Amino acid sequence: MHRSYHSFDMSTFAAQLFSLSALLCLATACDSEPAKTRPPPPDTRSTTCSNERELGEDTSARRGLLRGDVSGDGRQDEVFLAVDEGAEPGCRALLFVTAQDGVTAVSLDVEEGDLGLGLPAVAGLKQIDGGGGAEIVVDMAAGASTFFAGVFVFADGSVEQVRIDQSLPPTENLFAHGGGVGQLSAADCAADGAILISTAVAEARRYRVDRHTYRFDGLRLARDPSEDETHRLRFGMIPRSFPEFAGPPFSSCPDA
Ligand SMILES: [Ca+2]
Repeated sequence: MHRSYHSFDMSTFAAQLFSLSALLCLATACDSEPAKTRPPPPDTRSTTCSNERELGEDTSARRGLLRGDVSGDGRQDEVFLAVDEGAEPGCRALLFVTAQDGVTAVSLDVEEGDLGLGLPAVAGLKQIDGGGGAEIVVDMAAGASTFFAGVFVFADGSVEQVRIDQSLPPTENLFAHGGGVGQLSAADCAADGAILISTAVAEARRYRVDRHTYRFDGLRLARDPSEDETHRLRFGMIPRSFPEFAGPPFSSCPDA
């Protein structure tokens, strides 16, 4: 009887002790509880990717770093890519811009095979749309010998890709450049703020060169069919006659 009473007494005491410590925890915020007085840092993500902040800070994930004025305020900004091949599709490659107002990112739509080829890669900073800061040229995909570049504009604190009217997947909104003896592709600035998108395709004895002129309408490039040109000439004459074929894409555009 005594033993039983003693045992009961001990368990009651233990229960009371537990309740007391639980009450103390609630009143003073135990160390297992996060401090509620400090607000969490604001969600400054600019993509829907949960790895954005981590990728932006992980210098080992970076591919290249370029400096130039992309925001148009006259100061040097930083542009870099960060790659996380293990992330979910759509979040494997992010393009970051560090400007006066902070860090902004955009996720790049890249194929797994291109990630293995070292793409995407920042190809350069050029004044392409004729105003504000420089645009960011990013090689996004590769074919047998042709590369496909996206052009990104930093405006109003975010980075957005230039869209090309009537371009279709899988190279939608991408500028083809390079190639081989069968076909060459090129993109460059032309007079009066226009953009040239050109191809040279082998025919029986000559190459057929098609030059299409596009003009900016906001972030969209709209084709002006009235300025379409078609020429036929020998392969060696192509870069001499049409400078867009003579170098990397957007070579004639002003530097950042
Ligand atoms: Ca610009």
